[in-house]
Parts: sequence; C-alpha cells; structure tokens
Amino acid sequence: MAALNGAATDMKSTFRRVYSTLKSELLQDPAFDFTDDSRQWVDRMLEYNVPGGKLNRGLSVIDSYKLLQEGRELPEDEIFLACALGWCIEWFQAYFLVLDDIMDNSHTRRGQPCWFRMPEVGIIAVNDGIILRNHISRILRRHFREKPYYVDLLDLFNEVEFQTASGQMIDLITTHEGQKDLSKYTIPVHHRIVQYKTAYYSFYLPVACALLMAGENLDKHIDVKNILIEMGTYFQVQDDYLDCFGDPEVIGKIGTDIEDFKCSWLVVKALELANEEQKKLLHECYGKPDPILVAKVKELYNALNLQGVFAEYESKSYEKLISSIEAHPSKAVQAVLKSFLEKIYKRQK
Ligand code: DMA
Ligand code: MG
Ligand code: MG
Ligand code: MG
Repeated sequence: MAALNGAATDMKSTFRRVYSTLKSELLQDPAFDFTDDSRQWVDRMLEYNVPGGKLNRGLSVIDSYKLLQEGRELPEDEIFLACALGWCIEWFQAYFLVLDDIMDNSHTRRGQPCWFRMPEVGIIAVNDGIILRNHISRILRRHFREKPYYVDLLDLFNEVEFQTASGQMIDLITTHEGQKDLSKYTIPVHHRIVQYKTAYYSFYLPVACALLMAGENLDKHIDVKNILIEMGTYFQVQDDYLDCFGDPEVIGKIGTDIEDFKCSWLVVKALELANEEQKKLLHECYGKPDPILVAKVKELYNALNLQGVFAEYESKSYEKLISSIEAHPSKAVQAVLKSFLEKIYKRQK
C-alpha cells in the first residue's frame, strides 16, 4: 500500500485511500460467491451512500487517536486501523441514513436523490441498509479480530446501534401516537429523542473507538461520554434548525420536518413562545403535506424570531460545553473534545 503517513499527504486523502482498500476487500469477500451483477450492485451502492458526506465522524477517530497519543509519530498500521474504524462509522451512518430517508419520506441527501428514490432501487434499499450494517462486522473481523480490544469494539458498535435504532423508534412513534397532538412536544421529549438517535453514534462512537484503540477502558470515561452526548444534542438542534432555515444547496437535503410532524427543536420552541392564536395556527398547519400550510408554519417561526432564539441557544451551548471541557483533568482529552466542537460550531451544513 502507498505510504500512509508522509508530511505532505493530508489526512483526508489518506482516509479516502483506506476507503478504496476496504471497498475492494468487501467486493472480494470470500464468504460470498459474487457474480458480476452482484459485485456491481454493491460497488454502486457503496459509492452512492458511503463516501459522499462531510466525513466529520470518520475523520474524528483518527484526529482523536492522534491527540490521545500526544505527538507520538504514528506507525502506518495504526493510521490504517484508525481510518478503518472511522470508515466503520461512516458505514454505520450510511446504513441509518438509507433507512431514515425511507421512513422520513425524504427526497434528497448529499445533493442527490435519496437511494430508495432511484428507480432501479426502491425497496431494495432496505436490504442494502442491512448489507451496509453487515459490512461493518466484516471490516472489524478482518482487521481487528486479533486485537485485545476486539470484543469491546463489537460490543460498542452493537450498543450504539441499539441506542440509535431506539432513538429512531421514538422519533417515529411520537409523530403518530394518538391524534396529532402537539402538546406532548417538550424539551425533555426532544432531548431524549436526539440523545438516542444522534448523539451516541455521531459523537460518542468516534471518540470511544479512539479510546479503545489507545487501550483505554470505556467504563473510566463516563465524563467524556456525558460531554459528547451534550455536544451531540447541540448538533441535532442545529440539524433541526437547518432543516427549516438552511440552504438546501449547502446542506444537500430538502427539509421535511414540518410535513412529517417531527418533534423538532423549532416546533418545541415555537410552542413555548406562541400566544393562543399562534398556537392555534400551529395546531392547524403543522404536520400536513400542503406547501401553503408549511409556508404558514415558517412564517410563524419568523414572527417568533426563532433564528434569534437559535443564535442565543448556539452561543450558550458553546460556552457551556467549553467550560465542561475545561474542567476535564486530561489536556489530551480536552484537546480531543475541543477539536470536535470546533468542527461543528456555527456549521452551515
Ligand atoms: C437522523 O435524524 C438520525 C439518524 C439516526 C439518521 P434526521 O431524520 O433529522 O436526519 P436528517 O435530517 O439527516 O434526515
Ligand atoms: Mg429521521
Ligand atoms: Mg431524516
Ligand atoms: Mg433532520
């Protein structure tokens, strides 16, 4: 394999090269007798769904691992393994997004039609999601089976998968429990949904992977986990905000939260701030596919200055996170957490 480390190579291109290696290994997997058609299907499905995102989660594994090693020059095999773990998280994300887009009835993702919207794909996307999940186990088995932390890695991915699927479940069932009832949408309900559906896999998982590679026991890092969960919550509030106020050209997806009657941070805040008349309008217009009603909800969000309320939330969350991070005893851990926070603060996509 080409050199993974040299000073001139930036981490992202190294990371991308590891993707190509992992993909070709999966396309040669001896446990399955590929035909040309099946190999092409998997190849295309991976290209479409795995490498096209921001890669923040994946790159965070290697960034975190480096910071935990405090300046030690990393050998190539360790760089490769940290990248492989990063890709496992990108595969995990692809798995959940392929299925999330079906369940949320979404149209676009990363600037292209959602995978299930491709005419030749349709409901096959469900099985592709399952294949993506299984690829994670294949990658881990191939590259980590002999490592002392292999069992912990498997356990970590299983636990986080359960948490994420449970978060998706509560996200979905709150939208059609009983008659559409907005009064159950409160900050604690929102917090619980986003903690499970987003924070564990997007924030805790990358750092936990790096900690395991560094030989750490995850039970000793509950404080780190708690900070990462808070960061993940802030990240999903941004996602909810961008669903309505983001530029689809920049975020690569068209929002559907209002139509889908989602327990979004925006509707929770709107309910907190609305007068009786405005509440009535929300009850009438929220969760309906009619674009005129969706526009009315957005108008109300503007009238309630939710952009300003969000800006305030954003800077408060940032300050709170920074002070929790600075209270941590380890400088290396502080650096890991700060680098993660800087990647997402005031993000537009
Ligand atoms: C997504 O929540 C959560 C997972 C586990 C994919 P979401 O539906 O708000 O995400 P998006 O806005 O990207 O569809
Ligand atoms: Mg969703
Ligand atoms: Mg969605
Ligand atoms: Mg969203």
